[in-house]
Amino acid sequence: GPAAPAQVPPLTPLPRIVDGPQRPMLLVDGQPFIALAVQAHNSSGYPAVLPQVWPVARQLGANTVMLPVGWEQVEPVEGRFDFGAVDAMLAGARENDLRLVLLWYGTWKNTGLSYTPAWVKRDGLRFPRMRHPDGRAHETLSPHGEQTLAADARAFAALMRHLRQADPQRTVIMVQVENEAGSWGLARDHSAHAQALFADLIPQELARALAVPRRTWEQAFGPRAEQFFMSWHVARYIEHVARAGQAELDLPMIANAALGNAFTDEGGEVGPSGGPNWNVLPVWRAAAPSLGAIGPDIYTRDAAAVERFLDRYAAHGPLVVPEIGNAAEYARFAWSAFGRGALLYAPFGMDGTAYVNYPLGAKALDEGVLGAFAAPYRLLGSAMSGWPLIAGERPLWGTARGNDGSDQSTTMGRWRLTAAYGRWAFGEDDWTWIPRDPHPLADVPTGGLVAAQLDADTFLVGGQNVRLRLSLANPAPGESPQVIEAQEGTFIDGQWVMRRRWNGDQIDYGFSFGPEPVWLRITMDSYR
Ligand code: N0T
Repeated sequence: GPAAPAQVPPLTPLPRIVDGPQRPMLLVDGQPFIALAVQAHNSSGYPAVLPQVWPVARQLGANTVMLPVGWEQVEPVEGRFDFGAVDAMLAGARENDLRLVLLWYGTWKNTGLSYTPAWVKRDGLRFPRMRHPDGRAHETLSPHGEQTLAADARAFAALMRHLRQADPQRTVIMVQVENEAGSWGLARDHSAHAQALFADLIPQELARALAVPRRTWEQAFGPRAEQFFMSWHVARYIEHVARAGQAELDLPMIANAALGNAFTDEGGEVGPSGGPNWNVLPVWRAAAPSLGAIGPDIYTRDAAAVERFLDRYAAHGPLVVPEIGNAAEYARFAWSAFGRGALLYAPFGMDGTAYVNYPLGAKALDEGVLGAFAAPYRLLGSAMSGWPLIAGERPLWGTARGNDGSDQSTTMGRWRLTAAYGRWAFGEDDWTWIPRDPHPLADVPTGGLVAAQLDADTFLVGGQNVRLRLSLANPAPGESPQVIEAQEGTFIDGQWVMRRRWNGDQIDYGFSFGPEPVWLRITMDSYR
């Protein structure tokens, strides 16, 4: 027959972050999506090394890889761009059925300028460093350097322009602008220009956003004035870079934070000055409205601190966790994060290059480590047509074993949910006269769950190494809870499909999730 008329294939819709009834959702290919991500090491974004990245991502069941793109890599000579490495990332990700989050290492990489091209590093006149009060240079580039900003934004825009033509399939779903911005060891620039800005009134926009009177930085923010000042200017700079990129290709963009103290900012432990530590999120949100999300880089092994960080960043949502240590004990916080509606979670340093960043992460990527991270990804990955939509629409709870292993609970509607760890499944609280050995996981930092309240009395729960009990939060006199049914199953094309019912021993002493995570859909009621 006659050849069909040539047709332009419809473009895949751009990934974007949208509001859901309960919390934001990430749409990829127009569908709710969560990034079960891994982040590669800092020097792994090269064609020769990428073959060592993909297998680890596959082994973990990740759907997304976060890969660095260094400014020095794409603009080694000023004005001459080379995106060969980016093309290799796109091709490799597609071959391996993975999406990408690119990390733009420009002006700030862990605050330093090490990823800027040599022509930036060598030209302190065009690209000024921050100054100490005595005039000495600090390593970090000044956020007030107008030419630095122009050059960074131009390179970033070129990257995004390249993606516009090289990535019609939207393999890249998100871009991180800079990495752990701010400065260590010096709260702000003391150049003459910066001094003048610091002596001036705070910007009108900031005053309005924080609902504070428009006074000088010191009057407005007292002991936090330098940190807030630096935060405003770093975030403004990143806003400018992000916007230059979005003008070429409008992808969701994020920033990440090296963190201070989870519980307080009183002692001044706030991470690098100017970075998006939790205590300056309102400043960052006002200064950088083009960022879709700001996330914590979590390297504390104190579970209470981890949960506090997650709460703090979720409160200024959408929650993303661009980095978390890759030691096995961090794997359980995937439950805590996705149970707060996280759109992305990424253990850092997951590739086959054999570099280890212990004490932050694991001593080695052995079977135990990979298995720990693969487990929650296997469960969540199996429910891509169910969980991401539910997470945007329903009340959620997510929790992981605390450092002391004690029980945890929350209330959802008339139900009290209690998670317990390192406990035998059969009658532990009821048949106490039967002697028993301690559970092998009694002291192991593993276990957690996500729970969504589908309707008043129905819960979708996914978990591992945890026991869940459902009780009435405020029972009427004589009222008792009962399980109507508990289905183990999964989502296929958005529909819940039962595999089996849990009953008898499997529910009489709570719902015990073992080492292999499963989904349970539990319908409760009460009787009297
Ligand atoms: C992270 C990573 C990488 C407890 C460290 C963590 C990554 C960057 N920085 O391997 O360099 O690119 O974002 C900073 C941790 C600060 C010390 C925490 C002490």
